[in-house]
Amino acid sequence: MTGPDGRAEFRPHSAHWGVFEAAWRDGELVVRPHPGDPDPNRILQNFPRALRHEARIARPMIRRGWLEQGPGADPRRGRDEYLPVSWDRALDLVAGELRRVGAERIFGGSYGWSSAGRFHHAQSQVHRFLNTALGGYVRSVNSYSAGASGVLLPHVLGPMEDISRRNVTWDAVAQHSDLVLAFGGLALKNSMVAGGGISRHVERDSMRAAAERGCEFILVGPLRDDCPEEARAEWLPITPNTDTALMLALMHTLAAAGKHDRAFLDRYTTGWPVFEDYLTGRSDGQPKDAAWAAPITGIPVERITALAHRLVGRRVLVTVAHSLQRAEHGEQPVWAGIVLAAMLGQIGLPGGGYHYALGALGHTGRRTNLVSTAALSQGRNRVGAFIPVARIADMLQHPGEAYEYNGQRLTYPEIGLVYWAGGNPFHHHQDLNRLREAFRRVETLVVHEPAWTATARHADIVLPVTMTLEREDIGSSQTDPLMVAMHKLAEPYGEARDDYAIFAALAARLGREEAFTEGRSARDWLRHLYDRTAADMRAKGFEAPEFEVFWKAGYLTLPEGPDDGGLLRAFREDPEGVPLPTPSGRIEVFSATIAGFGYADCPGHPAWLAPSDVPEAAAPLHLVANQPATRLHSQLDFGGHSQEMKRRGREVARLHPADAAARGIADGDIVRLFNARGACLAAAELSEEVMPGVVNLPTGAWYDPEDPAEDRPLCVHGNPNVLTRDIGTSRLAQGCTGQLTTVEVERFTGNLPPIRAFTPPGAVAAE
Ligand SMILES: Nc1nc2c(c(=O)[nH]1)N[C@H]1C(S)=C(S)[C@@H](COP(=O)(O)OP(=O)(O)OC[C@H]3O[C@@H](n4cnc5c(=O)[nH]c(N)nc54)[C@H](O)[C@@H]3O)O[C@H]1N2
Ligand SMILES: Nc1nc2c(c(=O)[nH]1)N[C@H]1C(S)=C(S)[C@@H](COP(=O)(O)OP(=O)(O)OC[C@H]3O[C@@H](n4cnc5c(=O)[nH]c(N)nc54)[C@H](O)[C@@H]3O)O[C@H]1N2
Ligand SMILES: [Mo]
Repeated sequence: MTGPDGRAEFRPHSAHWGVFEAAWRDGELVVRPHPGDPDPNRILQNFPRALRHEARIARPMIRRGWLEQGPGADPRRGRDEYLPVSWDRALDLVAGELRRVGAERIFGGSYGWSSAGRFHHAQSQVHRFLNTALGGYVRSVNSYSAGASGVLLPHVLGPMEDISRRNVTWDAVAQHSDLVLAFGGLALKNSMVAGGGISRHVERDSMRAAAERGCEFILVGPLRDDCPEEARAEWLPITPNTDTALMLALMHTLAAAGKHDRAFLDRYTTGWPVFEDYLTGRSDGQPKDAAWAAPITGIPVERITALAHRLVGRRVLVTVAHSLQRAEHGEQPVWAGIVLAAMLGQIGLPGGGYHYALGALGHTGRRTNLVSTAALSQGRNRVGAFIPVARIADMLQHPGEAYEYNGQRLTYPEIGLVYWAGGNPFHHHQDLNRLREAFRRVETLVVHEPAWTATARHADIVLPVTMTLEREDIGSSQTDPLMVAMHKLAEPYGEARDDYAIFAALAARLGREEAFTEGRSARDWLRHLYDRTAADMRAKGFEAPEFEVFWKAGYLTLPEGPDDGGLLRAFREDPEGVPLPTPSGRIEVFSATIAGFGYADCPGHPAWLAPSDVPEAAAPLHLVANQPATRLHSQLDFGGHSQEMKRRGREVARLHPADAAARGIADGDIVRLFNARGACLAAAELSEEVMPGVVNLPTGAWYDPEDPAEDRPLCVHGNPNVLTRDIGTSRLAQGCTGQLTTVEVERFTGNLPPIRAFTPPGAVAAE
């Protein structure tokens, strides 16, 4: 496609981090954000250099040990060589394994973000394939994002989607909020990202408008830059994983002064008296007052009581970030935040009340489209077994063992084959040394990847897939009005194929091609999905062009619903007519259901449960392993922007100058972070944005073991998941707890090992 000057035209495409246009100029892909985006981000600039990077996978590869010995447990996973094979050979081997192992022993949860196009969405593809071609697979439920809240919220307030997406909008914050009390902040680095794509990043301007109107933002958290400058936020540093104690003390202060909204509690909630007995200490002898919370949280008594009084008589919005619940007992701050907001009596009012995870993603605080983009149907899974997603290592290590989850007693299934497409467990899972052990036990690990991630390097069969830029798709999300015709911008790398083409070929080998493809090419599917969306628009009285017109125009603007406050507003206005979808129909300050489960680690009302991972002599610092600003998770860590922000090739770990001085660490030094589980290197940056006692190493640097033959090798690149703990939030949700742990940090004085994460593993000659 060339323009009037004979040069390639800019063509539309989309990523989780923004809608964009790209064109080739002098052999380079030039990427520019969507012209309508008021605040685009630099993550897009990871694309150009990533496209033809040597970290890409060019051919199907089989791990040597697997080929020689056949399927089975193998300690060489993660340090073996690979043999390139033809597509036919690779597909025959995969099809044979799927048939041999059978649906009941295949783990196909395949958690992960993959890429933004709605058709070539790898997780949808792999699930549809396993369902249609094999009858199903062992699945996973919930997410690493919101493992605890996803289970808790429906019990006590409402479905996660309603509380985190169809709730208070950024417009309402700009116009109505007087005070936003943000636990875990409202970091712009996070709202840059939205699954399916995003055309307008509105957060910065909304916070600026609110602050200019006089709205106060209070950031509760360990890092000052979790709120943008535009918010002019007041920073309240807090000891990590102690927010529940602060919330309880704010509530105690309000109740003791009689400043809580009793009428709201009576009309809209259930169980207040039980909770009040806990708050005052009548039930356990310990009043949860500011004097009690001060030593736990590190916040002075006067600051807690003064903050409580500032919350009275104003339009207050309480927000709780996902990060707070990605920690031991992560259910508690989510629930305590709800009760605090209920005591303030503003749930359901414009710009007030409670918003779970506002700003965590570019999906929140927006209006919802009136039509949804049709998604690929997944077919039916006939296998009943599942795990809460973050229990994967437990499942692989302890088949047959019983565990508890959300009121059920479940048993870990026995797994023979693990199939992964579109995710990177060596990015997302905790305690990677344990995960390595777990993956060594399976019979066969099949991975579809565009690049040689650590997950691909542990696989037995590695199938190279196209990057999003190398295929056509449709980008769309429920919370962004722009539907994007994602044009193809480059030819596939090497022999890479689309996930869809791979699954179609496998389905053919299993005699199920028609069931999987329904006779459609990828382009036919795009037209089919588009036509369903267009038909829905027309049925609702809107105009929608034919597919070819949409494809040529590049964009279609979908109609947005009203800014109506969602389920919480409707409940406030008519609590009897529109009850909440909780057992009582009300906000559950006390949940009889949860109390009935009898879990000491998640009782029937929000409570302070002291964490077990606290600083001690061997690990005196809190590690905050949060989301990276320079990329989405581990994706395109080899891209230009992500690489430019590293120092000496390592991920940057920030710590307070006082903590650095105590350890003789200077800015730019290479440091070693370590604890009982593992160790990694990183480049130190001294920063007053980090509270004392905390070190911040974001996720996403590719796991890079110095000597993979060791039990606990040093990661030379800076992946914090060698340090984090692999335990569930509680028996209620069994969510991931990767955000926080404790570590020690020291200057690294040895010879600096090279980064090999982006160099493909050793290959033996082709057959
Ligand atoms: N310590 C700690 N750990 C965490 C977190 C934390 O806060 N702290 N956060 C957690 C959270 S919230 C999440 S959501 C997870 C994210 O974990 P993941 O979603 O697993 O992380 P990604 O790096 O996005 O992995 C996506 C993978 O898909 C590949 N991919 C991209 N496009 C395609 C495609 O078209 N086809 C195929 N087959 N593959 C493709 C990419 O190359 C990449 O390897 O991490 C979790 N892990
Ligand atoms: N740029 C970028 N944006 C992303 C992602 C990405 O990988 N890159 N991932 C996306 C995904 S999948 C998700 S689920 C969301 C995740 O959204 P979040 O989980 O909210 O994001 P994080 O950056 O992990 O955490 C936000 C902040 O919480 C603070 N925090 C940590 N522990 C505590 C605590 O105990 N108390 C308090 N008060 N604060 C604490 C940290 O300082 C951290 O910066 O982000 C999304 N946005
Ligand atoms: Mo997430």
